[in-house]
Amino acid sequence: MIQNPQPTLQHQSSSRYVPIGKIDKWTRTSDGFSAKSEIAQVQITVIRAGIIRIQATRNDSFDVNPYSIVAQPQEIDFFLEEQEDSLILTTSQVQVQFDLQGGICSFFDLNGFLLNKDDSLGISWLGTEVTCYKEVQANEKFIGLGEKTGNLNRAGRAYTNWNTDYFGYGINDDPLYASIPFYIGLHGEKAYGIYFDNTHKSVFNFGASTDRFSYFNAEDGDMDYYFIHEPTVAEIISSYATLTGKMKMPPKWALGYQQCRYSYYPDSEVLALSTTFRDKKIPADVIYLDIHHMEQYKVFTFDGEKFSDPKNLISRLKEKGFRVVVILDPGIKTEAGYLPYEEGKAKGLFLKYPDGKDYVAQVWPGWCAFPDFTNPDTRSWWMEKLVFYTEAGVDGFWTDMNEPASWGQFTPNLIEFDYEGTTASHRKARNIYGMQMAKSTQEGSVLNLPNQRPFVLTRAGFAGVQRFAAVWTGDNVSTEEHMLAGVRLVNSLGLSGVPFSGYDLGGFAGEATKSLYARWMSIAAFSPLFRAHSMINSNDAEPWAFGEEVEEISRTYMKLRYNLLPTIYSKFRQSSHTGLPLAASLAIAYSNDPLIFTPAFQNQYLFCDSFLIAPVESFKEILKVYLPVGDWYYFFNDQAHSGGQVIYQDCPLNNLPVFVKAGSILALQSDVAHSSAKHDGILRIHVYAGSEGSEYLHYEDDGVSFDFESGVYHERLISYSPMN
Ligand code: NBV
Repeated sequence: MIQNPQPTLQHQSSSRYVPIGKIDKWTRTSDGFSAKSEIAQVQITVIRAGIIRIQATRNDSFDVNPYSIVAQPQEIDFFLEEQEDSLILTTSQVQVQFDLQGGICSFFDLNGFLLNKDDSLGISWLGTEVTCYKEVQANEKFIGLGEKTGNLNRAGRAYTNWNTDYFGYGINDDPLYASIPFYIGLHGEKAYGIYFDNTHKSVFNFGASTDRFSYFNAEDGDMDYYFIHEPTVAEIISSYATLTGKMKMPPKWALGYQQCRYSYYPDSEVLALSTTFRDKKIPADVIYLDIHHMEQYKVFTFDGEKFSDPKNLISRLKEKGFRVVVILDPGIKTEAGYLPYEEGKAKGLFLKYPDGKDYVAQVWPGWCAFPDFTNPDTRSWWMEKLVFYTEAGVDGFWTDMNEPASWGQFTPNLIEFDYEGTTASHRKARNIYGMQMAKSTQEGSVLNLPNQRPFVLTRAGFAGVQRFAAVWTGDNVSTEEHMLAGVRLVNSLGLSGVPFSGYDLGGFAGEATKSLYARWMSIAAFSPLFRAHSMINSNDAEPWAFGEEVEEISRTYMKLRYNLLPTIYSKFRQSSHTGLPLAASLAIAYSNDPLIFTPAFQNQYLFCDSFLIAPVESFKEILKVYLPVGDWYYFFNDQAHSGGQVIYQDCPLNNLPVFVKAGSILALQSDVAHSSAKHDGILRIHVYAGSEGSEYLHYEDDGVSFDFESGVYHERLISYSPMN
């Protein structure tokens, strides 16, 4: 039966621009004010002193995304006064001027500096499409927006948020798998952030095909955005993380090296792989099982021939210090007698057409139904299902194809999602689907592996995904330009609240050359997620598959990663509190330095606050590196350089340009075969002399459990004060 949605919507269908118009009446509320024009209502809410929420709707009530915002309301002091034609709302950090003639918002800092202002076209509608037009300020730069290709400064380009499975995407293609409608604007040495909390397909245009304005819009739903102003970019990112949540502390093993391939099978090959790592003294923590672990690609099965005794296999891997992560695809084969399908169907847990029939589409297993992860019952069911894997000894999960992807790549828009009991079409729910699959998987891991920290790696996601999973950048290609584009994607995710992310090192599609693989390995050793992956029917792509020289370079960088684990782990802990990235675009610490935005230097980033990484193609032997203000040491020989200058750095294949910031304190451990192997018991503290003092908060816990949450951990503040 077709359930007739009762439209509360009063959209006037219009192919012309409809602005908010003149405000007829306004009222002060406990946390801001609300205002009404003939066609719209507007609400302005003080969330924190530096976070103001702007909502506009043409309906009776506001449409709210229930998935992304986690910040609890707080009582914040503010002043509100009416002046001639406007309302002025002031907190201790920001002032909003709301013009009563057209609902135009202007945001100032407390010195009266104009941070951001609506264009006179303001907030407006075109049919159901809702847009906010913004003036572009002199020399304004735009950074962030999550998993987006292109330059660090996004000025001049437009981007779409619509989670998309994009095999072998080009380095400028858009949209990709995950959508995070949050960006930071920079001008006049000031910064602000805007998070547009609307899950529909949205567009952010930073000046493509127009010189008049920038804008963001969504094809339906309300205008609902959060304006953030803080003194620094780092604090803006932290505020965004206050709004949408922070990464939880991952298990330590997830910070080690992860080996993936589409697909390792049978079990004997997986065992041999693990043995080779240990025999060759190449450290590693994780082996992935891709879709060939299943029988006919059916989730919650093992292929009886390829993996006749998964429990035994996994326990043998564990003896060698390996953890196993399995892939989870959402598509459930519509096969009579296949329990997950029968159960899901009987309980009504799949996505549906409006007439109540299950939506089916083709993916790996053939025709499939799709669990509705926006339905709490489906999520609970999925959580319980994961016991199939945890009983076999699986420790982590990899949620793939969760855009959701299907053959044809064109999900009909009328498909209905539960959307926490409110029912929404694909237009509203698509971008949320993958994040909710990751959430349910994370919670299922915790349910079935009590007191073990979960590790979930997801392809699709939305604002807030960092609470549930690490994100990887999907099906990249084995080329030099992709290697560098991946760095920018990860840096951009870091600017957008997702600290734990990575790319397929070596490249997924295509064949890496020897030198490309070696260079990619050295860069990825300084990536939050350190994972190699490659496509079916491609050449072997393990660290030893490219000959002795590459093997040696790989081993060196992989060992270095493990030597640095005490520092990396401590910084992950910090990031779980601050929301700041481990791989930080220089736009965070050096926001006002125009050089860092130039194409030659835009890929450079700080890793764990101390390392400056200058990614470079494998065929280059010398690289122009920009060292920002401060003093720096070349990592491999401690040669000192003053910052604020461009230097020429030799970069033979075995030496990635890596510099350490003067004043840094690093904690290193001895060589280990994997993250939980015993080291020699000595923590080596390296201090890089500098003119300024510094502090490093060293953190240790058991690496796996939640006991740290009840105080079972060690922390020590190590500080350095120069003797001058
Ligand atoms: O499961 C196979 C692959 C996986 O290896 C890859 O990492 C995902 O991004 N998956 C996509 C499905 C199809 C790839 C052509």
